[in-house]
Formats: sequence, C-alpha cells, structure tokens
Amino acid sequence: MDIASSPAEPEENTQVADAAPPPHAPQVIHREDYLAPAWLVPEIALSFRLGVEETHVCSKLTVTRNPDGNGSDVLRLNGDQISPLVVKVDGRAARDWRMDGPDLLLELDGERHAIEIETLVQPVTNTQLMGLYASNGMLCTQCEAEGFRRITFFPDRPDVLSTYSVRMEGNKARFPILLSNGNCTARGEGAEGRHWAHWHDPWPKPSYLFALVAGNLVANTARFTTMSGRQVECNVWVRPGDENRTQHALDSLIAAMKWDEEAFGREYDLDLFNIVAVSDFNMGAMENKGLNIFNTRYVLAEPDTATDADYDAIESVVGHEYFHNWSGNRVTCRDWFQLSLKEGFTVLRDQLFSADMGSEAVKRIEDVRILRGGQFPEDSGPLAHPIRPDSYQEISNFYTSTVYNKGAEVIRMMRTMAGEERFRKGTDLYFERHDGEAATCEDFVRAIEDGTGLDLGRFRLWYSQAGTPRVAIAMRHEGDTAILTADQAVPATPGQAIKQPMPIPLRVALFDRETASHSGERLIVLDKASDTFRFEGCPRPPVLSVNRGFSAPVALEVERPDADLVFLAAHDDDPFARYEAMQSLIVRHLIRAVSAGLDETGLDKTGREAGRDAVRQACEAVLADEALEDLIRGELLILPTVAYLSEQLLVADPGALHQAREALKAWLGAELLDSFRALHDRASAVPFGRDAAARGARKCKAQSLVYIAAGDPAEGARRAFAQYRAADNMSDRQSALTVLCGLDVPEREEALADFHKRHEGNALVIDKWFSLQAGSFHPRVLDHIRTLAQHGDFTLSNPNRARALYMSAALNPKAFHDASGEGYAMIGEIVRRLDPINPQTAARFVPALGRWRRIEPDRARLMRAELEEIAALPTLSRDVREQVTKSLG
Ligand code: 0A1
Ligand code: ZN
Repeated sequence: MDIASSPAEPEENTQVADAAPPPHAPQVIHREDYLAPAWLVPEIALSFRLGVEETHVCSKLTVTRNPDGNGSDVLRLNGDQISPLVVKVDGRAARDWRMDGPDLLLELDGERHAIEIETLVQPVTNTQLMGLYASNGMLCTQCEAEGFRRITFFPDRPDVLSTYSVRMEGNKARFPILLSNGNCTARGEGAEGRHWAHWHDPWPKPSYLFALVAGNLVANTARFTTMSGRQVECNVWVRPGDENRTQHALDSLIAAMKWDEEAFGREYDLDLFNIVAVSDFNMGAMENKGLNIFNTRYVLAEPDTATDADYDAIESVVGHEYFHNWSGNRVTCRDWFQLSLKEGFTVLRDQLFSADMGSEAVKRIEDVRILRGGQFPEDSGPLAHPIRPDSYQEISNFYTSTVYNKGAEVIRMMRTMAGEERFRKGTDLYFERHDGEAATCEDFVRAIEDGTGLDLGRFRLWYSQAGTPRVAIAMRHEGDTAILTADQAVPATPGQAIKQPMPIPLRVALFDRETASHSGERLIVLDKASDTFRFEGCPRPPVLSVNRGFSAPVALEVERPDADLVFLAAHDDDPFARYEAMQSLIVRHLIRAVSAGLDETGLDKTGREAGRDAVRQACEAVLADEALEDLIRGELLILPTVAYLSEQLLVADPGALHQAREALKAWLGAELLDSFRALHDRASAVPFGRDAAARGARKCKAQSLVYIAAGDPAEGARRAFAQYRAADNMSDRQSALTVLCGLDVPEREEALADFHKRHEGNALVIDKWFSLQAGSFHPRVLDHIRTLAQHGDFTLSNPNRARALYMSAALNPKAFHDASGEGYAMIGEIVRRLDPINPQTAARFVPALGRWRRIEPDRARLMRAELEEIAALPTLSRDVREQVTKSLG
C-alpha cells in the first residue's frame, strides 16, 4: 500500500489516490486499495421539496461505527457540485465539519449518531443527467454509479446499505404523480395546490439504487401473482398520449417475472413494481429498487413505429432491469471494480430469457455479433481492460461491452462446463449465501465452484486478464482417428504484457462428409498453451465443427479448406455453426481480396475467384434450403461488418475493406438476382404478424432487398419504394428506407420527406430518420450529416438524438473513415462540444477515434490529430480526459 492510501489518521475510502500525485493529475482508483467503510448508515430519511428550478433536500442519516472498519472517527460524505446549507449532528448545528474537495467530512466520537444535512439542487440546469434532473417538465433521478452525491452528501459507495424512507412534496398540477422506491405508505394534500407522498423501501440498498420521479404520468397496469402467492401491481408509467405504446413492455415484464421464478428460482419481493419512461437518459435503463427508470426507447412500441428489433430490445432490457432485482439489488457489488458481478451475470440472464422467449439460435447469433462488433475491438485497443478492471479514473467509462458482454460470456462458459442443472445449483448457492450483501466477483466464482463441484482455479484468469485469446486449430487424420491440435495465445494489452493460458471450453463435432451427420458433440477444454485431442471412430477424414454455439469468446483460426466451410454452412445441425461457417468463408474471401488488391468489380486477376464462388455456393444453399426457418435464413445472409473485418488485420485499410464488402454484395446481388427476387416476392406476400414466421419473412424481405439494390440499383429503388409505400409496419418501412437512403435516386428524397411528415412529433421515430441517413453508404453521406446537424429537430442535449446522428456516423465506415478525414473531424468536434453539456455521453464517442493504431498510417494520423485537439482543451471532464489520454497512449 502506498503512502497516500495509509494516512496518519486512517479513514475509510474506496477511492484512494496514487502516491503524491502532481497537481491536476487525474486520481487513479485501484481495486487493491479497497477499505471497508469506517461508518455504516443503517437508515436514511429523505425529504424533498420539489421544483424544476430548485429542489430542497433534507437528509437524515443514522450512522453507526462499522465493527469491520478501521476505527476512524472520520465520516466521509461524498458530494459533487453541492454545498451544505445545514449540517447537524445529534440535533445540534455541527461546527467541526470540513470539506475535502467535493466531500464533507465529520469527526464523530460515539458509536451511533444522527446526522442531518440540507442541500439545494437545480434540476433544470443539470444537463449531465446524473443526480436529480428535469426531462420534459418531469423530475427524475439517475444515481448509478455516483449520482446520489449530486443530490445530498452521503457515503456514495455500493457497500453502504441503508433502509430508505422518502417524503416528496410538490405542486400537484405540475407533479400529479410522485414515485420512489418500495411502497407508498401515505399521501395527502397540502396548502396552495401542493401534495405529498411517503415512500418506504424495506430492503436495505446502496445509494446508487435510490430513485424518485415526479411528473404528469399515466400508467398501464397489470397484476402478477408470484410463486408464493404474493400479488404484485406492475405499472408502466409514460407521458399522457403514449399509453397505447406500453403493452409490449408490460407483457415483457410479466414474462420476465415468471421466467426468473422458473429458470433461477427468484421471486419478486415487493407489492409494487414501477417502470417509468423518460426521454432524456444517458443509457438504456436503470434497475432502481422497485422503480426502474427507462430510456423511452426501451419502453414505447407499436407496430407502426417500432421494428421487430425494437420489440426484441424492449423485451431484453425490461428483462435485464427486472433480473437485477436479484443479481444486483438483493446481492449487490462491494465496489465498482466488481461491476461485472451484477452486469455480466444479468446480461447472461437476459440473454437466456430472450432465447427462451424466441429463437435460441437467432439470439446467440445476434449476441455474438454484438460481442464481435463492440467488445473484440475494445479488447484489442488502447482501452482494453479485464472484465474486473484493476483501476479507473472515471467509473462511468467502465460500463463497457467488456464488463457487460464479455462478462456474460465468461459466466456462460462456467454454465457450459457445469451443465445447466449443476450451474443452477451454483447460482442458488450464490443467492442464498450472499443475499443482502455487497459481494465480489470472487464470491460469485466460489459459490459456483462450491455449488457445481467444478474446479475454477485457473478459470479465474478470465476475470483478471484482458484481451481476446487467439486459438489456432489444426486437424489430421490417422487410421480411424482424428487428431486435433489446439494452441492458444492471449495477446498483450495495456498494462498486461505477459499472459497465461486460460481454460477454453470448445464444443466440437466431427461430421462424416458422406452422411452429413456426426456421432455426438464433445466438450473439450483447452487449458494449456498447446494440447492435442483424439477422436476415435472416424473412418474418413471428417469435417470439423468447432466452438459450436460460440462456447468460448475467442478468435479462432482453423485450418480448413473452403469446401469444408461450404459443407458446414449447408449441413451443420448447430445453426450457430452454420452462421459461423458462412461468416468465416466471407471473411476469408474479403481479407484475401483486400490483400490481393482486387479491382472495383471484385474480379480477381490472380485466380482467387474460387473463394468468391464458395461464398456464392453457400448463399445459394441458404436461399434454397426449404427446411430452414426464415429468421435464421435472414441472419445467415448478413455480411460481416467492416469493424469485424478490420479486427482480422493488424493494420486495416477501412476504405478498401468497405469497398471490397460492397463489391461482394453487388456481385452476389447480380449473380443471385433471381433467387433474391423470388425471396423478396415470397416474403412480401406474408401478412403482418408478430409470430416467428412473419418476423422471419420481414427479415428476409429486408436482406433480399439489400442484395437486389446492390446487384441492380434501379430495380432495388423500384422495389424499395413500393415496399415503403405498401408497408403496414415499421420493420418494412425502415428496411425500405434504409435501402433508399443509400441510393442516389429521386425516390430517396420523397420517401424521407414522407417519413418525417408521417412521424413528426414522435421523437423515437425521428431518431430513426436521423440515424438511417447518417448510417447510409450514400456517396454524399457526409454532406447529409452536416445538413442534418442544422435541422430544426436536431439537438445535442438529448442523448438519443445526439447518438442518432453522430453515433450512426461514427459507426458508418463510409462516413467515419472517409479518406479526407472529415468524419474524424466531425466526431472530434462533437466530443469537444458535448463534453461541457454531457461528459458521459461525450466520452462514448472517443473509442472510435482511439482505434487509430490499427488503421493504415494516413488515416491514423488524422485520427490521432483529432484526439490531440481534444486533449489540448484547457477544461475537459474526467470522463473524456481518461478516454483520450489512454487512446493517445
Ligand atoms: N445499471 C444499468 C446501467 C446504467 C448505468 C449507469 C447509468 O447512468 C447514467 C445508467 C444506467 C444497467 O445495467 O441497466
Ligand atoms: Zn445491468
């Protein structure tokens, strides 16, 4: 332990600075410096006099000395941009309090004290959307991770659990609905048009789970009876006028409550469950105890305004937040380094829920696409970190795809190795052992070990090592035995030069190429740098299907001829493996194409058309297979993104990759035009429905239209415009508009104008209007983005709108990686302009620029220059500063 973390007079703090930091150097918080709190807060009573301009907060804490603390007399109450109006100890004005930066420190000599503090906050000026803020005239809170300290002074750390009583009082006409955590215990009218409500939450919780909402809201209500017979009132609260778009969210909630009882034995523990939709929100949603607050995006849906993907996302986010009630709230995190304890596990739980509600295979394919598109690049870049990070400057920067999605993959691997039933024993033990506690990732692993009987000794490396392992596999055949050799290497990442091999569970099947069948799947665990595995009973050299179901989050390099991949794409009985074979074929072809320097039409002068022909053959098989569900067919036809293709190369030329990908799309579109036409016609004849067949048809309609437009733009425009006009649902309307957006045809403007007029006033649909244009591959996409930024509907202060335009641009290889550097400049400028308004959202744009090291030198220079320009700003938030500094490395 360094000097600064063991001061002469020790005091508790999870946030200990590095030794003697120079002035203005960022504070780095280290996992290993964790100290238990010296003081606990068993109870808190909060009283709010609500106003949009000003809200008065009175907080009464009961504090007790922590028997497991270090005995310090100093009580540290965190604050952020607030100052105390009143500080009382045991009923008397306190004199011996002092400020330490933003925090308030009190010296206490007894065992138990009553502390009273008053503060004043200004919700209307809170553009960061952390703490108490105003959105569309209503008041709401966001406290995770460190927002509570923007409301009142408190030990704002997840290992301090308190029972909350809340009094809210405000103007009844302005705030007819008053909500907080737990149950409403009393309400009444006051003088001058005011009213009040008392809320009490019987479950002790950390401050990050506190919430309140006040505003003009209406509810869609349902009742759920839990497995022990408890009646729960479930409400989805929205602004008046939106209530007819809440049924899917409410149905998803009821389904999630039932599913968690069956799949994990988890029962809801209050009589009330509220969800509130707000239109200004930094993230997707928040699991505050009994009062989930959601981005409207993950609540509001009806067929005319939401796509099938929107419906799925709502189901999954509603499930995710609900599942947190156990994985996160009943068992919470000891400190923020343990974030994956609740997030990785809850993502796995929501993935399993969605798989059970719909198609397991499709869900798996989508989840792996998300992992590869977002997490793999993170793991190979300057911001790489283990799922349990070792240090941070700003915790908001660690709500990452690594902590969430890789975190889920790591727990999924334990489930794969244990089997479903044994895994359930492990999770039962975890919940039983740690209910009511603030736990660690180590506690979770130990419970799974004890409950399943698995030895997870080396497996713990998945928590401490960053980087996506690369696994090279080769197979040879001798007599009737196939011998598989596997080698793994975990790449170096910032701060972790040397890595150890990790246990990697791989589901394997060997196909007989004549019968197109296998004699059963085997699970092998590669836990050394290199190993061999023998498979007997193979009279002929088999076709290898490996990492089926994506059993491990690794990058595989398998020595396999194209013909074997064509075979698997057509015959593998694991739909994920079919998808994987298609992707491998396409990736292989495109990487060869850019390395060989193909011409514009994709014709290979050096005789490599064979790879492209293999892709065509596989596509043909997918198009012709009548036994295949349309939902899967649609997935199999999606080309890998440029981001994923770039991951295959040490240094990528995104312009060349984009061109090669577009050329392949156009070639396939032209070669298989008749099949794509037939698919588009057949799918268009299926009437609207929310069943799997109709959804599958819509997915195929969208994909076939993409290929038709690539192969024959004139026909594509005709069909897309007709589809747009005939659409009776948003999925069809959006997929038609997506295609039109990329074409330089008059129908484009007509459809865009119609779309805007038709959906004017519906913020979520207008977001789509922005994001479709910014995400298109239109030749003048950068001009379009610049024009859209001047549109009357555009604002930087609403995170959904800012992301609709600029995140779509940052993720669009054509716009972002334009050789002129204009895309980089645009994103750089947005970071600089957004930082003073909303640093959390601003920081999310930095990683796109941070990938410069893996991009060809001309573009890399331009990307780096943008980062340097951001870094040169005199004032920068901690959020952006951390991301930019690490990206410049
Ligand atoms: N715990 C939430 C994610 C979340 C995190 C931070 C926030 O602050 C703006 C908001 C939400 C979840 O996993 O759903
Ligand atoms: Zn979560």
